[in-house]
Amino acid sequence: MKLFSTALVFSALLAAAPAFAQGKPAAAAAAATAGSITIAAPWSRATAPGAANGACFFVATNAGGEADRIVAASSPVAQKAELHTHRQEDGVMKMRQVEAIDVKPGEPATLRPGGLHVMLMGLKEPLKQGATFPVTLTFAKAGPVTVEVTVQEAGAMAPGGMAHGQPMPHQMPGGHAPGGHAPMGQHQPQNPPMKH
Ligand SMILES: [Cu+2]
Repeated sequence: MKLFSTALVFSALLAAAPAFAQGKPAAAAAAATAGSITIAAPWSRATAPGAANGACFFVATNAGGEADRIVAASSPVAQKAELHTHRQEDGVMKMRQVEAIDVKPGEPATLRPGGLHVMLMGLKEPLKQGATFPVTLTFAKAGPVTVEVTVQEAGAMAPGGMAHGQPMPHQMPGGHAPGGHAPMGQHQPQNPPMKH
């Protein structure tokens, strides 16, 4: 399975060179591990100047024997980070905060546009394509793990190098097409344009 082999390659690279290449435009997203948890291909999308919010995505796999879950997130680029999903409500796809994101053995959690994501709320500056920034994910059991997120172009649907041939499983009922990320201002009272 492609995602697993990618994660393994990234783990091997990290083991050989534990230092993150911070502040350098990264062609390929880095991965990070905490215990039996691997976070592969963390990525985000460039945001327009003045955009209030961004989002980040990744694939979390669990090579251990016990279920774990992401219970919190934070990043220095945003005032706060929340765990979100999209839900179909009254025929409209809306973002909703979730308490946790399960990462169970054999069931990778795939965060992607139109589905689960880490919402970066109150961006301190725009996310620029090619830049990287840290996001810390806190697991209930594995504890905190910081990943270096690579910013892809605005509207990107996948991390760089994985856009072609990557299956995009439908987790949402109601015919939400990949790429059909409807404008969503529901949880933004001040109503700036939503760019993720
Ligand atoms: Cu959101």
